Amino acid sequence: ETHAASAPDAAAPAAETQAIGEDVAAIRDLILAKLKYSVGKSVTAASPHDWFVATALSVRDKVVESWLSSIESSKRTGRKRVYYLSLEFLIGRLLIDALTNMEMIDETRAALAELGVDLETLREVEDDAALGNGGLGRLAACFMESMATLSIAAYGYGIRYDHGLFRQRIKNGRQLEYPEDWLSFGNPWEFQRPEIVCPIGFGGHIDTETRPDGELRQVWHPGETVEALAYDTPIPGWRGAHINTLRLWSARAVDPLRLDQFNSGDHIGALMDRVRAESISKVLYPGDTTPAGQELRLRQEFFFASASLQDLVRRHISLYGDVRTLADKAAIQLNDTHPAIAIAELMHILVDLHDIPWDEAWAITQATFSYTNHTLLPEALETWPVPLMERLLPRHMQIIYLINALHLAKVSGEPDATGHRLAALSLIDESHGRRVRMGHLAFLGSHKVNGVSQLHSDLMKTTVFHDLESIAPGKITNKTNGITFRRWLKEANPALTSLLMEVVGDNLLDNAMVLEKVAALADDSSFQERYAAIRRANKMTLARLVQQRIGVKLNPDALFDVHIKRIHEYKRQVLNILEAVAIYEEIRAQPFRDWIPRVKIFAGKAAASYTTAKLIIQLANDVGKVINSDPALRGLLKVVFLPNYNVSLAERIIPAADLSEQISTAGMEASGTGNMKFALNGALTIGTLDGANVEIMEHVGSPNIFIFGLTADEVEAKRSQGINGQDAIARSPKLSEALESIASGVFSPDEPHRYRGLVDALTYHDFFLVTADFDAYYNAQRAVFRRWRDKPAWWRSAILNTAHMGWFSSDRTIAEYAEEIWNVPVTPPGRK
Ligand code: KOT
Repeated sequence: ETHAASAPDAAAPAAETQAIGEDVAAIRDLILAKLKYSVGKSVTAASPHDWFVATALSVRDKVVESWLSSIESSKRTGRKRVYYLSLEFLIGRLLIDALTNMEMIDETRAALAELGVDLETLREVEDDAALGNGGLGRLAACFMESMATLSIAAYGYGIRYDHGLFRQRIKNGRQLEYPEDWLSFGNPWEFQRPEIVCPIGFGGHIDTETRPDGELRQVWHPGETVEALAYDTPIPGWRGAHINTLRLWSARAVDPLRLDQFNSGDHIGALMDRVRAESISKVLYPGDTTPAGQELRLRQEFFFASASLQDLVRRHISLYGDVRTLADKAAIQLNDTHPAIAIAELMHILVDLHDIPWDEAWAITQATFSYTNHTLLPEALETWPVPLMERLLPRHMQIIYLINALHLAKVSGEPDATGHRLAALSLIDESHGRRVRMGHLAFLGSHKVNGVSQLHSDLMKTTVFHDLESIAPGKITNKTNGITFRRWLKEANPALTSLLMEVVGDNLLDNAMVLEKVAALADDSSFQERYAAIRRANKMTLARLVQQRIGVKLNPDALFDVHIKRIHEYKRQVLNILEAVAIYEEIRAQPFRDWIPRVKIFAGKAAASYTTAKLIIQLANDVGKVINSDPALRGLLKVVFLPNYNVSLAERIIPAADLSEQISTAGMEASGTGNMKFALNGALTIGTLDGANVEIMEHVGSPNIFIFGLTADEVEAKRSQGINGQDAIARSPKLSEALESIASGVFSPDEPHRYRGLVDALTYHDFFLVTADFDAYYNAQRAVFRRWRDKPAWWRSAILNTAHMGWFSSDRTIAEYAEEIWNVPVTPPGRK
């Protein structure tokens, strides 16, 4: 138990022991004071949640102390600020994170123990802040932590959704969505800023006025105004050296109610404006790579982009007096195109409100903005219908037209300026109604554009941004994603972290590259034993959780084969399920061969409107139900689907994984970041050459990863020859059998044809090339088994994964952004 390690031990020097004792007593007293005076409860009446709030408020005091100094020092030194604009921040829980980064966790655990309270219990009662769908939002959260760790003066800007990502329940194998309600018990981490309110306009009309100097000026008179109200959450970096602000905007009506209407008896009508205004920050859109093409989504995007721009321009002017120096003192990063309307908004602010000449305004805009692309999937590339833009944001639509006219005028002089090329370069897509291409707007308005893995950045240049790249060579750069090791190593896997620190020293979380030292121990049998024992303990913990949540008993000595992420056809959960079905049939045919006990663990949410993804969830559940209850298997194979996947569940599952499934169709997963979390914690990867898997292979070494399947080039070539799966199925008896049993209702006896459509799609229209990759995947799984049988070889590979993953720290990623895109200095953490 880690708790024991924190208790003063006999060998420690007396002075240090005493200091820790005093710290513990002070923390205990502070928690008691918070419980009494801030929560308003006595020790005898306090619930675990009350203790959680009291503990959060006590660590928050320390955080605020540092936070105010960070803000002061950034002001005093006139530091350039980084603004990270993101529609999603998938933060998860904050208690353990704050205690870890403030280096108070052991003392706080001991203080609570003196009060008879278990910190682990408090950890579990905190609601996840689930203000994101998946990888894009989680990346924003890791980046916020690393920017603070590197003492970059940064602000995250986003929306304070009343309801984050839906809660998933599984009923009869099917996904049901329920509203999430993370604020229902209050949020101890945030500070409302009632004095920071920005008006956000929509609709209306534009007047042309003559300025005193005779120039013309466009004046936008919105038809509707809502207010954006700021809520700030401090984000501590590692060792608490620097603390940044996450500022989330909440929408509210200008008038809380229409009193006249209310008094005349129309109680509901009196609240209509308020409901309409507040709906903007009501709920997170659950589309992960399939954007909801709805007006409310555009209103959300403009709402937070405009509030953030108003706020940062106001700050700049109050500090420096002149908006024209903005690009010297501010770098704005667009997390995908969701905030790209900010480019038109900054032009509106500079040109219309500050009378800056267009060309100068455009230069400031380009120098300030940069844009990260997170997907090449065509259905996820945002475009907005021109009529909708004209109605909702008439002035911004004019500005976009002008940007486009000047841009096209520049390129139309070139010799290769065919109609075809101009159509491809235009901000307006004319191919299916007129639509504004937000990716093009983000590209043109930025000085740098980046992809999130080397392969993805390369593909950007040959696919969606091919034409734009040709007029701005060098604008596209790569910034391979990373993850914060504070959360994904220390907080998720404290036992492994302690073991690693014994080897590399206690600066592991300051400089992740020291992990390389662990490689020397890869073959050391006593180190292997300790490493394996930690995994075993993590698997026991997960097995208990699985038993509690879904009542399935897992064998902790089985190979835990884990596939957790959003459910999407391109991520190919179906390929994994097909292998489970194939093995199921083999075991039934020869029950007494030397099978390797294995548990397949699935978790993930499907967008509520994505029918096929929901059917895949049902298939995983149906297959699990039959397999888990078949006595002929004697427990050799289990298939479980854990409901309601979120950040805190990932923190439990990843440290218990032996095998990490990263099996997307090559060319389709921009990067992946779960892949990095698993490899760092020592799971071996079975994966395609897609996204950051390629770079993970380069770092951990190809003998220590199981790569299979078509490459991105081969996928392209294969698709151009057609995507019929019949040949691949005919060539593979195992695949044919598995498909046949699914199609015939072996796993859905209550509705035998439930999966006919799914199997037909794989057979005749296999866009994601599941059938083409099946045999390669099956064989890679057999190679995994051979390694598993050779335990020293398995643990050697696992240890080498951990040892070589230091480069995937988001500290490295952020240091690259800072140097190559933002032009801001970084200060690495370390003991002061
Ligand atoms: C969603 C809608 C529109 C555009 C992009 C997305 C998107 C992309 N949401 N999540 N992603 C993921 O971003 C991660 C962080 O870069 C990547 O690791 C992952 O491959 C993307 O799928």
